[in-house]
Amino acid sequence: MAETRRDAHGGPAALSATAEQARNVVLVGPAGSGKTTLMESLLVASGTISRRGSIAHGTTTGDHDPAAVRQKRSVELSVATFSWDGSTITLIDTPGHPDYTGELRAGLRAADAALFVVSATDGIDAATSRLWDECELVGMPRAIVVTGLDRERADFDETIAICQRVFSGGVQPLFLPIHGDDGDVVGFIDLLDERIWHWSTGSLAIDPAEERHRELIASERASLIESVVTESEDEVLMDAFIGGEHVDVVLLTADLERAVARGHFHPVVGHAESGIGIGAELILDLIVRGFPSPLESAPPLVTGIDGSPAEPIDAHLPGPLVAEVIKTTSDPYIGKVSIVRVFSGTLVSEGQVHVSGHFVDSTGRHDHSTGRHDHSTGRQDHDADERIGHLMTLLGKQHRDAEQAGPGSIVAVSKLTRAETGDTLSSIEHPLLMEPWAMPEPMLPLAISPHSPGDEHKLGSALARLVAEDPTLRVEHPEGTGQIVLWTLGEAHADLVLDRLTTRYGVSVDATELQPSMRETFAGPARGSGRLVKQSGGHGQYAVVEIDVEPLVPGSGFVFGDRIVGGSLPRNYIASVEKGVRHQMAQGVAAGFPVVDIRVTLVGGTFHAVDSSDLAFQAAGAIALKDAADKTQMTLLEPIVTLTIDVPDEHVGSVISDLSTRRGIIRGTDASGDGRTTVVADAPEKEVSRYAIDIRSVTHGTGTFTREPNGFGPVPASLAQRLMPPA
Ligand SMILES: Nc1nc2c(ncn2[C@@H]2O[C@H](COP(=O)(O)OP(=O)(O)O)[C@@H](O)[C@H]2O)c(=O)[nH]1
Ligand SMILES: [Mg+2]
Repeated sequence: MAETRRDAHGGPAALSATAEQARNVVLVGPAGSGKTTLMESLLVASGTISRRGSIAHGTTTGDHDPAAVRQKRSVELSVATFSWDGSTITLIDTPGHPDYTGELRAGLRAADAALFVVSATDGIDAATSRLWDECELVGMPRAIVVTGLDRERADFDETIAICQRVFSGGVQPLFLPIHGDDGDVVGFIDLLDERIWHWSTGSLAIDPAEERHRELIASERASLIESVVTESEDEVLMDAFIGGEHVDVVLLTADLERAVARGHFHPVVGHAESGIGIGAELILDLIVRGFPSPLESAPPLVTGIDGSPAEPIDAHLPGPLVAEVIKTTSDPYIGKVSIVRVFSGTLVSEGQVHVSGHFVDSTGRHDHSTGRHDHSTGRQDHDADERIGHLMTLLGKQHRDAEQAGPGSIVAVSKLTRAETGDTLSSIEHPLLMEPWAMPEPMLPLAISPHSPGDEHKLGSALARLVAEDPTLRVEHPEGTGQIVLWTLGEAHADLVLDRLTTRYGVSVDATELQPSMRETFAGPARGSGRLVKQSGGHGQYAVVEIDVEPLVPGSGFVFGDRIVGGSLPRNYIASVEKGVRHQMAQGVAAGFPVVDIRVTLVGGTFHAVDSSDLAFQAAGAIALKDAADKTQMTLLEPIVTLTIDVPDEHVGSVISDLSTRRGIIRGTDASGDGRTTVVADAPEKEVSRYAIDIRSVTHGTGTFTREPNGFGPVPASLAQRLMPPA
């Protein structure tokens, strides 16, 4: 029976003719829970692939990227479009590792529902709860798949009990596992229609429930139905149910879909990798019958490309084209490939589109919380009209051409040269801009330098391409250190970026120690003189100046003044002195770091009618500043950052004591009352450059933080020596 519902073609399916028939489903769950394996089972069960690939050998549909094969885990989202029972299902497999949250968020944006995958042997840890919260934050309708039911210590009931305790909302089993004589899971009871789906003969068979299952069904079915009719707010069915009437399965299924779509009811299903994959057909049916179509999702907000208000988009209407680039990647044969979700209108193969990328975050700031905005990051606002190449549906690395893609479609587009991840595609006549999804902030810096001059040559364009693909990667060239700093989400992300640089772009780089961007200032006031007198023969040089230098309060920058009276020095030479002082400040006077927070007053100077020049006075100003520095102590300043840390109350103590070992100063703590506390602290950047990793261990993966530059602070004398660059 199931055979007839399979796709006869195999390979990627064609797009569905209507949005009602499309199901876009993202797989979410911690690393190793079995998402990629589940996707493989669903593809085998639907007849899309003939046999399952292996994670260990890197032959699954999901983990096709060479970096994923090397890391033996998913490192980016992967798309599989196939058909089942008249619907077109697009699965988006995502990596579970927190370093790839950017890929997860893109997958959540493209999908209309999620399969939340937990392992029947691993319980729910903090990382899993964080993933659940990611779904919750965007209101993603979701079912829970308990995987690994064939494993020895698998406990379906216990896993459900934990989910019910930890996750919000209605968590109820939809199918219950049944076991063979040897104790292995062989199938499931469908609690709604009371049939048994089992694989004990090696392929799927469906039978009515047996007498011995009656008790189990009786104990679970009533609470499932009650949840379904409550969460779908179906009063008619609720009355029938309370009145003890028989409730029709077709009506119940319609209510199930409504309950799931609202985002508060989470049916639980099971899966085991053993054999041909147990439970896969049930999950496919749940996706088709119980998951919302693209028409039921609230589309993201759009504006005109200048930010002006625009008509909200509506996937039901034949409105203007609005699509979003979920991911950009490159294929060795096709070149640049953009994976796109269409929200409204129709994308046509080889058609013209308007591409807009505006990197304003949700708070409307043109910046992210680290306060760095630098066009060298490679991500700049852009607007352009482009002709797109072919449209394709995807099955991992396979593709199939499509003529056009309507609302709710997820398709790959070739030759979209300007598009970056997060960009909006719209029609040329009605250019629009979608509010971008929230990208996670990269918090882990990695300083790199090109391995050879040849690498140096290629590095810039390779980084620009990586940044265009991955909005969670930033490239910074901090002032005064000459370093290239990659901001990443963590060590695994950093490794991936380095891997891509070598394998994709053939650029070899070395990781170097991150140099904080230091400053210097004067510890006390000093007078300095600068003389440039060369009058032997020909046109000479003459400039003599005297300056007073005083330290100013931190953050003041530079103030220049003069006490030249009665025009004893022409104004243009006074300006030259200031220029020379500024130039020397940028070069540094003691340790080679820019000088900040001083007032310089020109107190005297002499000039020569013929031999003086602008350049001579600039040089004299610079000499005077160095002279003043020689006559007093200099203070080395290091960058300070303010960390705003959010942790569960029980970890506040360890966070504070950890910060005290990093010269941190706690500015305040604020308990929200719901079990979490915000700790605000200042700390030297050097001490917290790896805080993205350290906070995971201090808080067992439960803490998050943001960072904000907060000026410069004096380096304690005991450390100053260590922080000085090698002479
Ligand atoms: N026995 C058993 N192993 C499984 C099952 N699902 C996944 N695995 C194994 O668990 C490991 C991680 O699976 P994978 O699909 O890569 O997890 P992902 O990180 O969530 O994509 C792999 O070695 C799989 O073979 C299952 O249902 N039963
Ligand atoms: Mg995976």
